[in-house]
Amino acid sequence: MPRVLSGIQPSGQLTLGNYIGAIQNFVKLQETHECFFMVVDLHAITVPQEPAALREQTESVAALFIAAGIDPAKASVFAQSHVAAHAELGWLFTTLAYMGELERMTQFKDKSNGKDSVGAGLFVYPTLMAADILMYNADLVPVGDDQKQHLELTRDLAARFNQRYGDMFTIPEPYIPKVGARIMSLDDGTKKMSKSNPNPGSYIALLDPPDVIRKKISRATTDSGREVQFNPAEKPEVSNLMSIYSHCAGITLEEITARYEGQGYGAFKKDLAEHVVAKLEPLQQRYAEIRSSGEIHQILKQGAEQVSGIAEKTLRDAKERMGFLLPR
Ligand code: AQP
Repeated sequence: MPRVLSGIQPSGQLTLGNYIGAIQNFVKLQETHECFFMVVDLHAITVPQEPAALREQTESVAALFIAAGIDPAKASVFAQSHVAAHAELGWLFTTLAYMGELERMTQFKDKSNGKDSVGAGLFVYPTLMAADILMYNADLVPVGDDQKQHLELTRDLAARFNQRYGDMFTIPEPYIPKVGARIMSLDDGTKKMSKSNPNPGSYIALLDPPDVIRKKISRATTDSGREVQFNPAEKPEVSNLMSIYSHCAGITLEEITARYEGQGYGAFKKDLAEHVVAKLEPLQQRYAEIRSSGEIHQILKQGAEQVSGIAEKTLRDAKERMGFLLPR
């Protein structure tokens, strides 16, 4: 079976953007692919994290994977820091990358913009991501649109390694959804929805209670018009709300436009909130059950055990090819 790998940072509460852009595809792909889904805690610390919050969020992200429908009997679910080879292979790829290519990464530019001091980890974030993916020779990487550039760098680093040291790594392909690859912030249609945004009103968290979801959607920015029309260039906020609607209600953008013709934004937003609430309700219930059962620790332990043999072998092979003297 072809392999799939993806990860999500425990850097805040997962949002509807993470779900639509990434997790829903994880659930589909586990039926047809050998899947590896990670909580990428080593990536999360590229920006400061409060230790207790990091622990809680790591457990929460893993539980949300399961609540969303990832089945640990079909996919390996694990924490990145539980498989030590990730950090080591990450270092090997850091030495293969050039400053210029890392400086061009838009995520680095966005996250370092306006900051006096920027952590070196944020700069080398993409080389650790390359290691994560190449470790398991993933064929496909389901991600949102924002991660496309990092994936291109991963492909370049794999090709560079293969050219210098002999063919070893599969060149992975991105798997990006056609609708919802970039869910935008509720308060600014030009910025993507992000779990680390300091304004909680900018995102819908998967665990937001129904009334919070209703309030956030009713306050979401729109424009001075009245037409519920999909036009991301001229109506970015309304178009974004339509994408969310389409995903949660399972109807097309054209059907949404027809349904709200001549009604303005009020009715549209009200219905949208109910569709989001209904979509998240079963996930939230399942999440509560998983958290109270405490089973997540066992799932993560089992996941790490399943993958560590592959990871150690990849690391050993890469080191051997690069000329490291391996312990005998
Ligand atoms: N707004 C989004 N729309 C669609 N997909 C999205 N993803 C993130 N935001 C959106 C996808 O979710 C996956 C997990 O991402 P991540 O946690 O590794 O980091 P990120 O891409 O930087 O996501 P966030 O939510 O913006 O996290 P913070 O705020 O911590 O940086 C990825 O597949 C991503 O494409």
